[in-house]
Amino acid sequence: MTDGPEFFEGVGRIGYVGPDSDDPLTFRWYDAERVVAGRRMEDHLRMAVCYWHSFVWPGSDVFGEGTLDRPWSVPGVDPMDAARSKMDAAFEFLAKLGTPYFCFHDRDIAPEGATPAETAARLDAMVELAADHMERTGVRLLWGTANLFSHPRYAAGAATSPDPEVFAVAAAQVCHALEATHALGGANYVLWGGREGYETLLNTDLVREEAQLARFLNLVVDHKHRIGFEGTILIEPKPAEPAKHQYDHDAATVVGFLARHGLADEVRLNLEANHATLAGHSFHHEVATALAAGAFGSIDANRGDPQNGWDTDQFPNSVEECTLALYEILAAGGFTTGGINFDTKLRRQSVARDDLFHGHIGAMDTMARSLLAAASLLESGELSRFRTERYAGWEGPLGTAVLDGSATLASLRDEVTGGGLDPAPVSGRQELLEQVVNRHVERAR
Ligand code: XUL
Ligand code: CO
Repeated sequence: MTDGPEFFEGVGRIGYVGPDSDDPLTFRWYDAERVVAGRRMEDHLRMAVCYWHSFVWPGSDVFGEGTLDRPWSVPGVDPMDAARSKMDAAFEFLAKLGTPYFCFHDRDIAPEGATPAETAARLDAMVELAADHMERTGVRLLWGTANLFSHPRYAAGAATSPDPEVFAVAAAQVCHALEATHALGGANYVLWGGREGYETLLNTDLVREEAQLARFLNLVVDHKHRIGFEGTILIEPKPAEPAKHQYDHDAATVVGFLARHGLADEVRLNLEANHATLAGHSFHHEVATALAAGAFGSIDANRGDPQNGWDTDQFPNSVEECTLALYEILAAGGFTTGGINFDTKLRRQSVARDDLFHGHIGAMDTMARSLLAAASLLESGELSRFRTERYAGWEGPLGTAVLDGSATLASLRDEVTGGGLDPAPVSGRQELLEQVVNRHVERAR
């Protein structure tokens, strides 16, 4: 800890006790050192705390002001003093919780100044301070990003603004945020485009906006190489909110966009569970789709509320859901530069300081338990054997002829009318497979 007073007084370092622990300020499943499927749990999950919801968002909503305890952001405090106190609290939390990583937006750690030069100097000062905290605590940076959505200048978009001057300001901001991420040894850099979309098509030129977005991303990729940043550039899809329609709608849409603009080898995806459900998909679907396209990068773990149609960013607590996502990730070899960022926030009524620990401990235990279940499912080979057998016909002469192009529509017609084929219905066994998953979820220890 730093020398100043503790913000999270009365909470010490959170330790692993085990599944029988009744103490809510202990881990029941997350045991950083435990080796699962050949890797330490900490190295598999690469979990991160997000700065914005945990230390910046005041607990306001569209109907009411902030409810959360943010003593650094009271009126009259110098904004840089506030940024330093906030950072002390953030690193105290990270060190006590024991997550290996954090994630931030430029504006989360450093307030915008009166001029671009003052804004840049403030960010540089806070990056230096963050480097000291990271050195002291051993916490690393999973990813950095730029806030291209809060300032009124971005109301009509950043890269997709009708005004090229706004594009230039956004480019300058990302240039600096990428360099800050690089300076802090970040493993990835994320772009989430909440304002890259439209409110009405009546005033929107879709052709131009797509071209602008592609140009912007190419500039980011160029700069990454210019400065020698070795992390991964990630796009985070979301279908809507705050814009009525966002161009990075879902994994499949972004994969198509990257392919159209020659960016498929350079950019991967950061998939958020609540964004998947907003797009009408399961999180499992989004992860599997990105993996199938070779575009998977990282995840923002959270959950929505099934009765709400917006992004509630709650802490994940379904072992079954997270098991399915982690199963796909493990089957593909696990995370490389990516990891699990908790893009999660407290409810407005959760105003006690230790509530942030309860949210994160529950989320980390959910992920740890899901990892055990996913590893057990993978090791058993039950799902993969079933999938392989289900498609076995495609390895035979007919399937091979179709796939290698030797069969034509007419040759297939001749074969069918010749009477040699008589496909019989085969059970898809969904209920059986659901019970296979449940068995591993129940038994994994
Ligand atoms: C918004 C969201 C962002 C990104 C980073 O829904 O998920 O916080 O993760 O800009
Ligand atoms: Co997110």
